[in-house]
Amino acid sequence: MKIRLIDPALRAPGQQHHTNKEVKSFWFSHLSLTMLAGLTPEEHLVSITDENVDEIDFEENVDLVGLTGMTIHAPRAYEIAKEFRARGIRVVMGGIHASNLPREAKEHVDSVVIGEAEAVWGTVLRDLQGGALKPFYKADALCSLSGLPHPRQKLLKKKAYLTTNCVQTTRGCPFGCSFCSVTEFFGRRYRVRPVKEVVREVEQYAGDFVAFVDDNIVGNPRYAKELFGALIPLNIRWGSQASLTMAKDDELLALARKSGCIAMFVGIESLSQKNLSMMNKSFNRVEEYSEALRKFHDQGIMVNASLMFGLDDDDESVFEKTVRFVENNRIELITYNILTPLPGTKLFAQMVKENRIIDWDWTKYNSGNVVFKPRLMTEETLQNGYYWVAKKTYSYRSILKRLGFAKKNFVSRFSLNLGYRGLAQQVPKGHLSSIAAYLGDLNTSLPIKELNRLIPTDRVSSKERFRRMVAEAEAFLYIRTIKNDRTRTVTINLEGALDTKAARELVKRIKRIISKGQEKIVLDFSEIRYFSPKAINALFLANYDFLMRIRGRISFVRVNERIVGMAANVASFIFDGDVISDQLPT
Ligand code: B12
Ligand code: SF4
Repeated sequence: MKIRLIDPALRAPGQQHHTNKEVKSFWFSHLSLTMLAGLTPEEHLVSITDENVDEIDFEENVDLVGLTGMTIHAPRAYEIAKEFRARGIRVVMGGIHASNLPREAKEHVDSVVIGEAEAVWGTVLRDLQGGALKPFYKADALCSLSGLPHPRQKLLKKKAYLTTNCVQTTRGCPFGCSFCSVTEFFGRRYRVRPVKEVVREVEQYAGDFVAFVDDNIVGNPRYAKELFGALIPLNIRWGSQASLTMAKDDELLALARKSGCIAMFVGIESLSQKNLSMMNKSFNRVEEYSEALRKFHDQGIMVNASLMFGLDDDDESVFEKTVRFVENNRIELITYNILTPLPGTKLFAQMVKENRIIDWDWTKYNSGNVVFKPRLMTEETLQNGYYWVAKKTYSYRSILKRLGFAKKNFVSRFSLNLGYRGLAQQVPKGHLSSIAAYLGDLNTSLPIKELNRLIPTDRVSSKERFRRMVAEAEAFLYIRTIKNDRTRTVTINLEGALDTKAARELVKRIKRIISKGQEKIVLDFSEIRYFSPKAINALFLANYDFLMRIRGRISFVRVNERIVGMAANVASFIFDGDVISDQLPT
């Protein structure tokens, strides 16, 4: 049979799609169709069209069209299918989107292959030849990665991409981040290819650059070490994707570098531990980021960091904060994403359940559009912030700050940044509200000076306990601010202790955000464990006029309870429980 395999491009009005020049400067091919070609028995004549770099010949006479596609490509894939089917040509679709939504895909094609093709592709072709093509095919189990054919990369236009030297060494991931399709599709059981077979495949690219298109090449560190060791003699330079956990293993990092690793795409995703925990990615520890990034850099490995916006703990301050983070940590390249609930992920199921999906146009599921209702931002704020952060990060000033003039590899890294800058320039000009920068400043910890004046706000039963608590009191006021764009409220959570100086500083900051036009402020005292009595004065009495003026715009949570608790402790401390009584003397 004559088989035409097609990789559809993102062709949708208003959506950014890569020009041939952009594909050539920073895109590598993916293996879906070249792998499928490798799995196709030799009796068939297979060819591939990647619409990202080539035109489709809709007049071609073929016996079968095979379509692949991510979610963003699905609508275009269905258009292509329609054209060929109108001429009576059978169309089969596989790949990540069709596998996740097979019924949707089946409405547009003759047959859908769900999951990996290795075990079923031969049957599909035989059934078609026998006139008995079934609507769905699905392998009973995930395939073994031993003895896989080499993908037929020669069927691609080599010169159209940054590289077609793409090799997969593992499938799946031991982790299960809720936004990611990989574990659901390829399984949590991390499968590895025999090192010898990988080496044989890589040998054809010896001396050149290789892209290992794994999702997490260090999912099994023991295997990764064996593999990296075996790559050393091949003298390649390579890049791949890895979880940040890689930085915990010095030997692994050193071996990666020794075997030619020059760049790693790393999922940092969020600077909020709360977000990470919500996305089932607690293995990323925010407090360890700087150290982990330094370790990659010490080995000369460039980091392309993935960062996401729109998670439930993200307010408008996330954008400023992120720019500061990537600059301070000198991250060479950054891929920003708007959180996107891709079909088949846990995130998608959760968003559907919570009725938060607002746009079902798959062409917008490229991580550059807001397709769901964020919790603390409006859709517009999130979209604007994403545009703002992209432009800011790829401004010349920021690029130079991140790369540092004197660094090795400056030229290649700078030109990669120019490529990303080109993409950032295509998006509209974003803006942040005038309050966004101040929000970031508000998230801080202020030192407490009046340590010997602190009084617990929880009732204490004995003088001894009182003294112990005061001795153990935290020396900081922690301020954590969340702006809820939807309710137009800034909530300021206070934690720790509050003394005069901290109270004055707090009031100064509140006045600043009020002057920026913020409408509603909530001051939450729930976690205030100590007050110095003078702090009450500095906070409330000294600002009586100001507080009266903004009365309708400011509210306090659990402040009474905290002050009453403190006062009660003062009373029992001073009067020792003997002198005061609830009863008048008779
Ligand atoms: C390399 C890669 C890229 C590369 C190259 C992609 C390209 N040229 O299109 C780059 C880095 C550029 C990239 C970009 C993006 N990617 Co990407 N990428 C991958 C990655 C890691 C490997 C792809 C690959 O080669 N796989 C190996 C092959 C063998 O596996 P496969 O494609 O699944 O194919 C098998 C089966 O599905 C089946 N099959 C596939 N097609 C067909 C067709 C037929 C007819 C049949 C019968 C069977 C069949 O047979 C194959 C063998 O079993 C995958 C994850 C993964 N492990 O697949 C993510 C992945 C495909 N990417 C993903 C995403 C989201 C993106 C981006 C949207 C991210 C972004 N924020 O921009 C962009 C989109 C770019 C674009 N416009 O196309 C998601 C897709 C999820 C989804 N539902 O859409 C994935 C699954 C990763 C994830 N974390 O979830 N990506
Ligand atoms: S670590 Fe990466 S590949 Fe693994 S589940 Fe998380 S996002 Fe997906």
